[in-house]
Amino acid sequence: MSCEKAYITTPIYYVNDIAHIGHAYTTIIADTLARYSRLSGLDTYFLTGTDEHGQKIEEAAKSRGKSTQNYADEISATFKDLWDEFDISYDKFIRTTDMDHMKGVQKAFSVMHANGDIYKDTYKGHYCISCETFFPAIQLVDDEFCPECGKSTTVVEEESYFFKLSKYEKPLLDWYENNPDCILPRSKRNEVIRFVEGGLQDLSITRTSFDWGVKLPKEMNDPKHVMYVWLDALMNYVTALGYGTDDKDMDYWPARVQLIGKDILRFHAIYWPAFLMSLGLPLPKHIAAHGWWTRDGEKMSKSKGNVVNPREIADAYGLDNFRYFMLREVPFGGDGDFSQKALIDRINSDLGNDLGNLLNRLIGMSGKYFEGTVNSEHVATYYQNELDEVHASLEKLEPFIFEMQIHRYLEELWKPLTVANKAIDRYQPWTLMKEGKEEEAMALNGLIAAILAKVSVMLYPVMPEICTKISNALHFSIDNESWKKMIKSTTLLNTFVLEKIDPLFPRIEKPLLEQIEPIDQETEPKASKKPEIKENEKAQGVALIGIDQFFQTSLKIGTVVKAEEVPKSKKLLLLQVDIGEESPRQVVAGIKEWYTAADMLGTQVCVVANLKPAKLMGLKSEGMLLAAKDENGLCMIRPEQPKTVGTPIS
Ligand code: ME8
Repeated sequence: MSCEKAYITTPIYYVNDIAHIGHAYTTIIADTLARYSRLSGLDTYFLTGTDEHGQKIEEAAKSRGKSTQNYADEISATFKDLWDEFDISYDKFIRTTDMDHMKGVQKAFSVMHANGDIYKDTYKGHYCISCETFFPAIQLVDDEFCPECGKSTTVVEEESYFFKLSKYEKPLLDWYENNPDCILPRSKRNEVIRFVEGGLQDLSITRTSFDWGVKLPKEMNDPKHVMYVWLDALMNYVTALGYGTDDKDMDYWPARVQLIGKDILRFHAIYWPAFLMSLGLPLPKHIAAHGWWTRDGEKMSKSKGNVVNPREIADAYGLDNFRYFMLREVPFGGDGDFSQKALIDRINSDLGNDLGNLLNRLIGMSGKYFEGTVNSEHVATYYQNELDEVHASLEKLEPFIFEMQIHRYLEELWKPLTVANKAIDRYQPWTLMKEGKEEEAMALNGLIAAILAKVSVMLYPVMPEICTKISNALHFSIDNESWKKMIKSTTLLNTFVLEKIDPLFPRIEKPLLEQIEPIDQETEPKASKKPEIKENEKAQGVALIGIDQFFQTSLKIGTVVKAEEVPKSKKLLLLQVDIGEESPRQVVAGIKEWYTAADMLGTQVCVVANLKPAKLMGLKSEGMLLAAKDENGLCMIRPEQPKTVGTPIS
């Protein structure tokens, strides 16, 4: 008899960025689900991986002077290494540059095309490279900026194949209607319904202006097109199972839970099911969108240098503690704030006081009175009420996991610990022993051990390492057998001699990290982190830097030799500035509100000459001009007298 299957997926992460706490959060939730699923006897398949195609990755590689494939290999490996270090129990790590995946995507394109869902036309509109998303002009901010990330968009007009998304408007609405839990939490489902009810436009699914993507299937005979990165990426969930190649694991489809962050809900709750319908494949059971993590109340971003490095936190505070914190702290779907204080509170209170302390009490009691022996024979005789209470809580747990209410799962799981701690306070083993009630005291020992064992089975998916330590001390293994015995029925532990182990959660008195370092991204531009202002510098309101730091900035005199407006931009001028090099530097400057192109032509400016190139409205900018802005507007900083181009400013 084949057993029930559970396929669990994370998003595949872009390789333009190294894993941070947000990525770790998604992956840890998925790992928890996968571990629970295996524990409860489901035939489980857990997929994660990296998303490696598209313009964003191509540009990231270019700006670092690396070949795109080498660059993708490098960053993909950093994700895999981190998940391995974190003992993430994935069954497959997919990369969209895997040959099988690419074949599967081509197959999907052929099937959709054969079904009449793909046609060729011209796409005209805006594209945000950072979000890899098309936006109609009316959705832009200030006619130019991406409504999602605020970055400048690129104007695109190119031949493209389109997917008939509009055709799936009604079937999608029916799916949402008939499957109230298809998108979790339910509030997110309502958002999606409102969006789809507003009308769906057909979706451009190929690009011609760059190369780094999956080519169309041969029979299309159209080699200049590559697939839109989201079509390519979403297909990973089935190509990983062999779709389009050997179909080897396709019996795991449809997925039980597809975990994502709320930022990519639309792609997963609209495009993805529409693609699946077109392919004639069943739809996932749940798409579960979690909220956003901030750091000490602020949005994390590389430019602020406040991105939390999950490895550093896990090293300092313990991986399982970090896992527990993330899952317990935030109701699924809500946003969460990371601070060392909140983490320490959870460790000292929930883990130390409630769980760790209970184990210490058991070690103390059994050691003092029974030389470490724990015997459960008479537990039911003396403590049936307590056992009933514990089993009532345990029975409630399972639905919470697959309804993505993990914080409630943990909340409920803490109730048996309260029952146990209260039982010791109330029945007082020292009094029982004094009164000669040795059997009752031993039964109390057995009760506490049973509660600890049962809690550690159910806590294992969240804290695998700690719970394995507890189960070793209690002489049993956590697996489907013990899950069936201790959770699904009311079995207690066999007689054993308790192993003494060191305290699991030593109290933490103060933050263990003086300062959380931003992720060291060899491959990323260094975050321009504001230096900390030291005590003796406070009067001046700015941090002091050494002369060496100042000289790291190369400032030069330049002359504007060409100036023009950036079409469709209210803010930008496109300048060519001669700074004494072989050819002028192209600088895109946000000064159009104060200067016309004619104002700038022929004038001298101060140029920051060693900034990494950036792209604004699709135009490369190779420097920055110094300017000063107050409430009266902006003015350029210029030399008092004409100076030779390229003269250093110091
Ligand atoms: O979107 N808080 O990849 P990505 C919580 N390649 N979660 C966060 C987070 C934060 N601050 N930041 C990121 C992509 N995440 C696509 C996905 S899937 C077919 C393609 C998590 O590298 C969250 O799960 O930008 C989010 O959905 C994911 O990282 C985005 O990762």
